[in-house]
Amino acid sequence: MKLSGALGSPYVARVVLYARLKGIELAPVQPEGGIKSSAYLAENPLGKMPVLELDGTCVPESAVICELLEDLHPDLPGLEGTPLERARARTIARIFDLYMSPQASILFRNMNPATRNVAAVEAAQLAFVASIAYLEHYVVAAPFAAGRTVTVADCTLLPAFAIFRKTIVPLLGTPDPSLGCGKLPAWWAAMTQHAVTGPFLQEYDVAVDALLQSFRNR
Ligand SMILES: N[C@@H](CCC(=O)N[C@@H](CS)C(=O)NCC(=O)O)C(=O)O
Repeated sequence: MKLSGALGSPYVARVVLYARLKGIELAPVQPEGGIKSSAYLAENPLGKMPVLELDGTCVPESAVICELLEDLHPDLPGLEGTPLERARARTIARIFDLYMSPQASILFRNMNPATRNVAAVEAAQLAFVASIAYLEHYVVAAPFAAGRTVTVADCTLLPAFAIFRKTIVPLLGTPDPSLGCGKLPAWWAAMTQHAVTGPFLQEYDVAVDALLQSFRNR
């Protein structure tokens, strides 16, 4: 099993953290030639990271890879929960993917003031705030996103919020979903104290700094 990508990507990090909760260490490797090389695109025409290669098949999309890991290792502990908790976890991850992530992508692309599309940023900020409200509705923070156990919801939100705190929040004034007095900030606090997600967050912060530095050096 080989995971391609850089840990600094929140999508790669989602998979690495999910695997770690199940006791599997997946160290991502940068694809030779990058994710736009013809060799990589031949296996993954989406041209994005992560991709998981298993028995000669390349599986894209971080949410799908997490489901594959679950199918492969339902016996490994770390992600149990009631069916309704698991449905809530999938809902939270899907809200992130469908409503928050697209807005964050627009904001990431407009961090440079010299090339910024102000109208696009304003529209994305509004939609981003709406997506925070959607998450705030579904997250239970009891203490984890979907209930009593860490799930794919936590693995999805943790790296994403961590990278927001280092990019669009300071550079664009985007509201920080981990701050304030709602359920999301309470959930964030629980994440920083958990035996697996707390140390992972520190590791991830270092990986994000390295990724951002590599962008600056381009
Ligand atoms: N929906 C995808 C998103 C993956 C994604 O956008 N990855 C970024 C890195 S953070 C990427 O590879 N971007 C390159 C590009 O879009 O050209 C997933 O969940 O795996």
